[in-house]
Amino acid sequence: MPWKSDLRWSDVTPRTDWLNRRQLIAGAAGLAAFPAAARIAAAPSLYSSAEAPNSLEDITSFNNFYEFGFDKGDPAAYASALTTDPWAITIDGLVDRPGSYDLADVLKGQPLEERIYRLRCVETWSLVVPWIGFELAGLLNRVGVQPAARYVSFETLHRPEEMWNQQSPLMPWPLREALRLDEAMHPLTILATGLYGEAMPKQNGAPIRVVVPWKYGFKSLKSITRISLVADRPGTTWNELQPEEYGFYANVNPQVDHPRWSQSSERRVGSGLFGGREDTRMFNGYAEHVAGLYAGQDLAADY
Ligand SMILES: Nc1nc2c(c(=O)[nH]1)N[C@H]1C(S)=C(S)[C@@H](COP(=O)(O)O)O[C@H]1N2
Ligand SMILES: [Mo]
Repeated sequence: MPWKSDLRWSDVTPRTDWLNRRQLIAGAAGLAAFPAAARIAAAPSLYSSAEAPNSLEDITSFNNFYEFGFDKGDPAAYASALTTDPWAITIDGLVDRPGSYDLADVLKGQPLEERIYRLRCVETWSLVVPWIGFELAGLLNRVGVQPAARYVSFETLHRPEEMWNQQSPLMPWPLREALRLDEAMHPLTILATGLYGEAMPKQNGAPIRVVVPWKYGFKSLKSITRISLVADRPGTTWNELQPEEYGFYANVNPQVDHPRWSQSSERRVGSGLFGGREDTRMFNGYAEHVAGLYAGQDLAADY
């Protein structure tokens, strides 16, 4: 089901309702369910988009999470099988304090905040999501990045018993993605543990996922269990499968088309079958913050 043509205006959570709800969550009642919410800053982040987010329904029913199937509705249907507690993340490679860290340890001392980011898929749809998360740089600084490290690689959980489509031979599992160290250390790059003020829905990558808002959605790996600091550029799943179509950088760029379709515009999920397309913005609207990372690079070659 590609587009929610039956979506009515009333199905979209108005921003004011959500703000009220967020205040409720910040109150005592919500804290037991998600203690980490207690640390969510009340003020929106400097980096947040001012756009009204998509509804929770949109964000949790139209997903790419191939471990649960290739269709957009599959993650909502099957991700409930995923066990997210206990959860550990291996941090290894060129770090001072490598190890297997419990999720609680990973979160310790990292200030959670809300980041409203647009997620723009290379398939040319987009969603605006009020993520809850913390800057990846905070975690990397805590484990101590060694001077020889130049890239950060991420790996998704490999557990075919719970992620049924990991039995499919069509993809190499587990999925892997990577960032250059300066991209990983950029304050826009977060590890997200929730959205709409609540713990991460499983179909969106519970309990913890990467979000890199100036790149196509496939760089934002879900349900990660490994972070490796390495010297040489690591292999990444999509780039290795189809290098002509999916580059290592995957920066949102309306001027560089995917070989089979244009990237100049996009459709907001939930805008209806006849909703208009919007122009895609350079670096997904974050050019002022990230263009400098690529000074001197030819972005048509380094796509
Ligand atoms: N592990 C994993 N992470 C993944 C994917 C996936 O299939 N598996 N899909 C990616 C793609 S293509 C997109 S567009 C985003 C979608 O994120 P969302 O479902 O939270 O909107 O997740 C990315 N992260
Ligand atoms: Mo995507």
